[in-house]
Amino acid sequence: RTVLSIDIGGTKILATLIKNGWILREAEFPTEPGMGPDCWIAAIADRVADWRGSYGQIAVAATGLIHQGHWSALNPATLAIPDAYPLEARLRDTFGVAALAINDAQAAAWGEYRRGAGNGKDMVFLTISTGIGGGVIVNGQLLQGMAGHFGQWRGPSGNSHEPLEDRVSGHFMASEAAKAGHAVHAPDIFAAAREGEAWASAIIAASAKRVALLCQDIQFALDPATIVIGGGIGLADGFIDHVQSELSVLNDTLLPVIARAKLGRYAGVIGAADLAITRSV
Ligand code: BMX
Repeated sequence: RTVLSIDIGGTKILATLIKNGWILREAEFPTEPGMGPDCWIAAIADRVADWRGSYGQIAVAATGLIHQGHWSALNPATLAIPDAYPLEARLRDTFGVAALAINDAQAAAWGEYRRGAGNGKDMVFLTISTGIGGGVIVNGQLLQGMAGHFGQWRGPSGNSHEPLEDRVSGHFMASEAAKAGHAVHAPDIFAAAREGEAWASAIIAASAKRVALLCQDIQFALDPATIVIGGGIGLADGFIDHVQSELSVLNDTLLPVIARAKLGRYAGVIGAADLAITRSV
């Protein structure tokens, strides 16, 4: 019943040992973007070497597209993954136990649905992070494959074929800050906004406005009971408040119900572990 559950994101890797939704152990370290999957797996194996023997299976929630156990990047700017990398097979070989791989945001959606802000009702989860990911629960089922990849949407209001996340997420914020003469990452932008820096508040507002429009589109497409927002940027100071205030011009019939993710950075590992257990019973 104990699962070695790992979240491989565009910026960091979170390794955990989970039993019945409880985190028994954890370790976090950066995802070295240039290294590639063999090295990321080797780094994980190294970090959790002394957990060996205490888990019966491994679950990985990974940024990117997972198709039949194979892993590819949709947006190499979030993380450059070679096409169709045999992730589940390599995990089985490395850790010697049954392996499940699933997209990170879909796993987080399932985690929030089962043990977080979803309250057991159909929901859409959005993570605003290095990229933008998402997951959809309909009639109690998690949609897999490309479903929920809201960061990949190319709305007609975009001025090119670039995915929406390139105009919203952590990468976008850092590049806007650089244009304003500040070589900083997303957390520093939130800190600067708290200190009253106008350039920083403007970047956050631009991103939050696009997330608000995305929530409206999702409501029209799927009409979920709740849209749960998570991710390092989604959960940062005031971001959800910004989104809510952008939406407040709508009348009640059209207004999406927005909720804050409850599992924070653990949503992906909790969801992936739950799916692995469910699959193996
Ligand atoms: C990108 C895409 C999604 C992922 C999302 C959030 C890649 C490598 N990733 O849209 O699969 O769910 O980013 O990922 O194409 P995160 O790393 O920002 O959490």
